[in-house]
Amino acid sequence: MPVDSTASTACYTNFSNAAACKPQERDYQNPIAGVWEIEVESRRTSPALNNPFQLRARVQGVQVEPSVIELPSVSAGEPTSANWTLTNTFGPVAVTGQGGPPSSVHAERPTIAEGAQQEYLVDVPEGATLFTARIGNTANLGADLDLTVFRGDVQVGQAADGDSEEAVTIANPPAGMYRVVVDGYAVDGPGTSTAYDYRDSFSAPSLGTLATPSTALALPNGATATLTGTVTAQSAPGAGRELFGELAVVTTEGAVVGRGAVSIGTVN
Ligand SMILES: [Ca+2]
Ligand SMILES: [Ca+2]
Repeated sequence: MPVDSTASTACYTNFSNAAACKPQERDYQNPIAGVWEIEVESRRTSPALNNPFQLRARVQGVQVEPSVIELPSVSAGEPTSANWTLTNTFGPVAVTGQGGPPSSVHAERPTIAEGAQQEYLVDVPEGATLFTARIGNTANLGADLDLTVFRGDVQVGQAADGDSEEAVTIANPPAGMYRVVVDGYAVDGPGTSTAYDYRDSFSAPSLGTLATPSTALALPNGATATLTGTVTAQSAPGAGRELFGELAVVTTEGAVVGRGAVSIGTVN
């Protein structure tokens, strides 16, 4: 099964948009174990008669510990350091940490009856970079729940196919009150219900930052290093919400080879 498009319009040097797909380099996160076959194709419109090339494939991965750093209590505006231990379990890499604004998260595991609707209100602030609502992991594996997101009265997103794993993601969402509606479309007949995981989140620079040094750490196979990030929360999240910072460990070529997180309890 190809993991990329094999269309004759996609991803060729001197032809397609390299910003949309890099013809000379690709990376695949969390690759399925097994034998991968790499096919290099010279497009018929190649401007060069001869196209010598070299092919290099690398298997990379960095273990990040702890996976979640718990900060039970921080002071608003005050930086707190967060240390991760990186262990390179695969081929040599040079990596940096990539942080960004934290997310304000509300998560719970409610129960919904067939035919019922449950609503969640999320007040998304000015300048938010991402809004996500997600449901799934139903106790009844055959249940079909659906997800619809409104801003005011306007529907701005929906995920409603035949299962219960549904997510809506909105980049740069305009500020406003968002209403997430979970629809118990089908469980196991009238009168039945199921528990499910619910999670909504938004990221915004006004919540704070997770900053990381820009100097790359060189990690040969088996090497360990400490990555020290700085977490600054600017304000307490609303009631029922918590702040969550996400760290990506990125190679100098741009591939994500590990992930970590910071969970912030209270902001004083
Ligand atoms: Ca569904
Ligand atoms: Ca689905």
